[in-house]
Amino acid sequence: MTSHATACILCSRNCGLTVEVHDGQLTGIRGDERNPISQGYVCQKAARLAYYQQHRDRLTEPLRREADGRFVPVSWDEALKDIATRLNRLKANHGGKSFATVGGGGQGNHLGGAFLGQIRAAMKSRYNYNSLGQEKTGDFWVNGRMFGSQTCHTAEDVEHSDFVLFIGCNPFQAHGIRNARDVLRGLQRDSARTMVVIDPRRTETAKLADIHLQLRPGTDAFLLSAMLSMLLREGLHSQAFLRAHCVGFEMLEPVLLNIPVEEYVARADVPLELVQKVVRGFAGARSACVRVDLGTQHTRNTTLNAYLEKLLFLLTGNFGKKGGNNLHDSLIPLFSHTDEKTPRLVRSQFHQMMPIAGIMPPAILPDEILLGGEDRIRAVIVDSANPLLTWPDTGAYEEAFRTLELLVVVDVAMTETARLAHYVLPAASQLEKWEFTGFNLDFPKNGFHLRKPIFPPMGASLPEPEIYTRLLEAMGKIPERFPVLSRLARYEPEASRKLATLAALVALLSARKHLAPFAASIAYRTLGTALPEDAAAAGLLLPLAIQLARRNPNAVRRAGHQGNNALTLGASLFEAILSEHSGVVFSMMEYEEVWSLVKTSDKRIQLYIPELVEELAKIATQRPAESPDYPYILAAGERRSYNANQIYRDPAWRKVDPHGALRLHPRDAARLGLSAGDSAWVTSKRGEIPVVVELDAGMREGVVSLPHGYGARFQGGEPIGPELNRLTSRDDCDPLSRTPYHKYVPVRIRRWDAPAAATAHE
Ligand SMILES: Nc1nc2c(c(=O)[nH]1)N[C@H]1C(S)=C(S)[C@@H](COP(=O)(O)OP(=O)(O)OC[C@H]3O[C@@H](n4cnc5c(=O)[nH]c(N)nc54)[C@H](O)[C@@H]3O)O[C@H]1N2
Ligand SMILES: Nc1nc2c(c(=O)[nH]1)N[C@H]1C(S)=C(S)[C@@H](COP(=O)(O)OP(=O)(O)OC[C@H]3O[C@@H](n4cnc5c(=O)[nH]c(N)nc54)[C@H](O)[C@@H]3O)O[C@H]1N2
Ligand code: SF4
Ligand SMILES: [Mo]
Repeated sequence: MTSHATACILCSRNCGLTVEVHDGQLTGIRGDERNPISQGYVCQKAARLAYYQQHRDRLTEPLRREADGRFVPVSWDEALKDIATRLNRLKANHGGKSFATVGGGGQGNHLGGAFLGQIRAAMKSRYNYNSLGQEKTGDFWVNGRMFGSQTCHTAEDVEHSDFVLFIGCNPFQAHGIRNARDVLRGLQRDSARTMVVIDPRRTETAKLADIHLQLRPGTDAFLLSAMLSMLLREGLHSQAFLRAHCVGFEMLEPVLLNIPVEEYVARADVPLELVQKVVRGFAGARSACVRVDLGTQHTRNTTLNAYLEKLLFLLTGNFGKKGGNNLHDSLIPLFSHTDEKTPRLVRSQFHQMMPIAGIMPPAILPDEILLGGEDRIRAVIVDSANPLLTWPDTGAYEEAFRTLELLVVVDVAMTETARLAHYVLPAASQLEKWEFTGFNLDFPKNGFHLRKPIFPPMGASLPEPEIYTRLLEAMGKIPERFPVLSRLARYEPEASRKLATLAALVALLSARKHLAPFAASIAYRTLGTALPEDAAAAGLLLPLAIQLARRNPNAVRRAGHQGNNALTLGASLFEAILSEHSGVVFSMMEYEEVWSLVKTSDKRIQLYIPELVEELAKIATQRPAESPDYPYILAAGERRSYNANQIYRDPAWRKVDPHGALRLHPRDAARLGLSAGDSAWVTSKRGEIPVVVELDAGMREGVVSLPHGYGARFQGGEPIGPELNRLTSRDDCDPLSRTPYHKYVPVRIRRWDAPAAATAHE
């Protein structure tokens, strides 16, 4: 039996784990106390990781789909050569606009994403479709306007806050904050601290809260703007903070004062006195912060919600201080800044949609493939994503992906998306390769965890860095040999070997600029071979560590790393990353230093965003979307005890909720003639799926909920649990960011034996 340090790959927290391996099988899985961020914490989902590592849908060899639809095994060389030839031909005939990548990193695997980006560069394509574009890009766009760059990402210091406002998130189940259950219980136990939840469901988190505002779904923009108005009317805003750090308040103030407070609170259907209490509590607390997630991002007015939420902590001066909201630094840049005004901005061909933070929104991809005419997207590589199940409008995705000239899926498992592919390429699992995530999202203490492989790659599967480097070589984009660099990587005195190779690499890339976009693969083949334990894929971390040390040397030193200049400090951080198998702290900041992360030229926060002030005016005429045909609002995608995106495929991993039940209020169930355990149909304007019913008195009447993460066809069988995105439409999305309204899907419900309505609205 052997014991290893690694991380859980099921949510963005990536808690540190200690695992035992016996006879090639995962046996014991525990929280790793030595992980400097999670410090031993885990939730129940991590214990089931053996169901990710080994199951009957794992891929073990490259597969090609034949004309008759069968998949046949092919060699790596044969597969990559054919894919390379077809990609090169496509680029020659139709240019970069004909190609897109999809995915490129899930909750756990981001190392390969850096290598996939190179294929986009080789194709001269700007089309990076990623799941962040169906949840977080509205938020990123607002950050760009307020803080000067879409890479300015906000963190919330829940652990040190006296007053925490959770809006549309359920950290007890979904986490998203460090050691969520411990932190929530800490808040609950301390009578001097206050916890408020704004959510249409009485969630596990709401049950621990001091105040729960059980609002009507889709009305966050009404409630939040009313709260901001109350704040100003009562003079509870921090004038000193606004004067010192913000611009645009004088234009915003009259807009907010004009909000019809009572009417808007009534639309949200929550008690006015309670809202008043929350506003006063938030503004009066020594420190307060706001945490949001999909409840505001997958509902109506997504981007506007992100703006209003940020105004709450900014107008009260809860920024740049302990217990407030802050920005954070990152070692791995997860996304970039897209300048909307640049003349070189590449929009999508059909919708003319701009990227946000370098990301295109999943809601538009089917149209870009089906309706783009001569300029359509013709080839797609999917990596670490299963868009057939997870992106809006499954029907549209099926239709679009079937018309592609080339679809390649790189995954550990035979997924619903893979079944439509021309080539399916087997990736080594996250326990079989060097891996990390870029979810280094904390402030003031931020950590990073490079994980070592625990198992050899299954069958002929390969890590993504190897797959994409071979593909670049087959496309003729990089030479297969770099004799000078490779010699340096081997023969220099060991102590200076890495930096000498890096210096030669930088010199090579500045002399041969056409190779610069392929730095990750070239570093992998050269600098990487200077690293111990086959850690070649981690080579790209050395320049990133040096960049961080240059940007923020004091924070890196405070985290315990040493060096006189950026080079030696970065190198020492890199050595720590390589040798500390339980993860490292890479940045320890002071709260006031948050201003160094603000990217506006005058370091002031811009409060007035004209487009969103216009959106705010428009909601005055917004009406609820329920109708006699579709009288219920479905929240399509709840996080529960046993769902974890589509990472687990074998249904045996779940201890409860095998069907992914439809939750509804007992009175709604009675109205529909339904009891617990009954089967029913849920119908939207887009589709219909079968469900099993569960009663939940914590639901708001008129609102029903289905879990995310079900619907997989394990071993090619029938879907297990709801195929949620057969109900969602790519048209129902935010006008600015195009993030979908998954938590606001009007539906009707009928018993399984009731006749379908005669009217056809589909
Ligand atoms: N167990 C588990 N954990 C996960 C995941 C998983 O699949 N399973 N997935 C991970 C991922 S990718 C993400 S993005 C996060 C998401 O994490 P969360 O966003 O916290 O999780 P959800 O349950 O999707 O939604 C949060 C809440 O939004 C509420 N809500 C619905 N409609 C509205 C509304 O109109 N207004 C407001 N204010 N609230 C509303 C729901 O009732 C729900 O309680 O979870 C991560 N963690
Ligand atoms: N209706 C509705 N739809 C939703 C949501 C919702 O709430 N409601 N939630 C949305 C959200 S927030 C998100 S983040 C997305 C998530 O959806 P996706 O972005 O599609 O990601 P995952 O479900 O995590 O899919 C991970 C895929 O990666 C594969 N994989 C695992 N490890 C590796 C690896 O090492 N290498 C490779 N190449 N592949 C690997 C898995 O087998 C799986 O097929 O779903 C979204 N879809
Ligand atoms: S699912 Fe998330 S919170 Fe639970 S153990 Fe894994 S990383 Fe930690
Ligand atoms: Mo997500």
